[in-house]
Amino acid sequence: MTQRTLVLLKPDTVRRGLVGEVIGRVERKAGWAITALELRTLDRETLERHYGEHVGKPFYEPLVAFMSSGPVVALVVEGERVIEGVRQLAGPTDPIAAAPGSVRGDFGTIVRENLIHASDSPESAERELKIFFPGIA
Ligand code: RTP
Ligand code: MG
Repeated sequence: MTQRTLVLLKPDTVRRGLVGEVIGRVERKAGWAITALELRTLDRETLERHYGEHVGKPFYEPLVAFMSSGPVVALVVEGERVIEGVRQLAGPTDPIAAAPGSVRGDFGTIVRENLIHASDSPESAERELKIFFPGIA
């Protein structure tokens, strides 16, 4: 089942020089392909659309401040079961709970600064791809 997903390498990944490390893990998965890639700094409006489900939660404002604190790398990844696959590669939200071997488990400690976003369902992927890459969605 070929799918498309939206991946964001968060500002901590860019600041720490881990972009190549994380993209390398995606590239090495059999049959997956990066079909779009852009470095960009996100504004509040874009983040409100992207993280709409979290507006009003206690962590929302710190999340927006973090996510707009520097550039992110936005990618479209296509391939076999890629939506579930990148979520697995990322690991759970809390990096301390994430297993070593996952991106968050290998490189993170703080829940907010957890390195990577990946769409969590086909519906989320469709919605998020339209926000970040309207030309291809
Ligand atoms: P994401 O949407 O970024 O891929 O992460 P996720 O699905 O694993 O987690 P989600 O629940 O959607 O939360 C979105 C992002 O908000 C930050 N967060 N901080 N309690 C907290 O301080 C808290 N909870 C969540 C994280 O950056 C999380 O990835
Ligand atoms: Mg999420």
